[in-house]
Amino acid sequence: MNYPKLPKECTSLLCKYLTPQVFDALKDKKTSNGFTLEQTINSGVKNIDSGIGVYAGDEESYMTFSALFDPIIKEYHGFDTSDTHQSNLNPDDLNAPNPDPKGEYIVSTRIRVGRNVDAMPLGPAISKEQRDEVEARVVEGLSTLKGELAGSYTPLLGMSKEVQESLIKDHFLFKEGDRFLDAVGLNRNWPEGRGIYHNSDKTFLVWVNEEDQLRIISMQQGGDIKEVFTRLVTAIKSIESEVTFAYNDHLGYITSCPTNLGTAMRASVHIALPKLAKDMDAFKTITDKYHLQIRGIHGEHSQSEGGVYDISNRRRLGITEVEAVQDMYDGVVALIEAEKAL
Ligand code: ADP
Ligand code: IOM
Repeated sequence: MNYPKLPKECTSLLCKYLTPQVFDALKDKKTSNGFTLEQTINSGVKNIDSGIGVYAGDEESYMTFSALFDPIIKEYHGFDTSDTHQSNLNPDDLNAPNPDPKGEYIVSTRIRVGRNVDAMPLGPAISKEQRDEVEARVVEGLSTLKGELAGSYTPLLGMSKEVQESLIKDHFLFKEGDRFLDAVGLNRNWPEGRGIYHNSDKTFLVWVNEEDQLRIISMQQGGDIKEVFTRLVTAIKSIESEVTFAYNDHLGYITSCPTNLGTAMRASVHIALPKLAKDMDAFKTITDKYHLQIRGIHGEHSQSEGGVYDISNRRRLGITEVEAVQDMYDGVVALIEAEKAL
């Protein structure tokens, strides 16, 4: 493989950090699962509008290709190679009374974590047999959940297009054919091995074998962020007693995209900010101050509709889960104040 042509207008962290020197140092390396530099960078090379553009095939990728991953991790999370990761899943430590009790701004709240099964390759390097084994082990673990978390698993294989599309439209299910995931091999053997578990109210959901092997999700209408967090913590602990997840003291939970390392947590609200959105500079000044990311309402790489945005914590590594949610909460309070003042 030759050094890829990366156009000047490319703003991804891949384009920033894949210098010819880094490329030369890494181009012949491979992890023990056979994951190469070419696979690591292919998503960002094929999709120059990527935010990041790199994926890991396994935990070892973060070491083997550290000359590329470390500066990306440092810039995205503000996390150094000498730092260690800490976890705090105690809802009592979260200071988050509903910032919008009258329901004027916040449409819904969702908090998710990514998880991957210990000692398995990550999705970009997994074989079909291993992926199917992950699905079977996870579904077995989920079948033990009780009370509010009890639900059922539906594989994507055999799901009608109608049901699939309506779950996607209502924000419950992952999209199909994502080009960023496609380029790193995350869509191989689609739809086999993929599926969704949820309770009857769809306030607790688990995606199986999408970007990560599990996305554990708690969501509901309105702005009761603490209730959403508390449900998620109960779920994480219950699932963790059945399935062991990939974790290390430096990088926290291991995920296929470096943006998700650490807590692997994205806490978001869908929030109507039509006035503030008319002045994107003012909007971004607030989101930058509170380390927030702005997405559209159909997930990553989508657009806003009707002045409604997906606002979430940007950092996930080197801060605890409570701090990740607190980032989002404090920022949302500031955004609501700014919208009210206009
Ligand atoms: P992820 O959060 O897993 O990184 P996406 O950004 O692609 O992935 O979002 C996945 C889905 O979750 C999308 O349908 C998105 O609209 C939905 N979603 C995200 N945040 C919220 C929210 N606060 N309320 C309702 N749906 C949400
Ligand atoms: N997490 C991943 N889907 N994303 C950061 C892709 C990208 O834009 O590089």
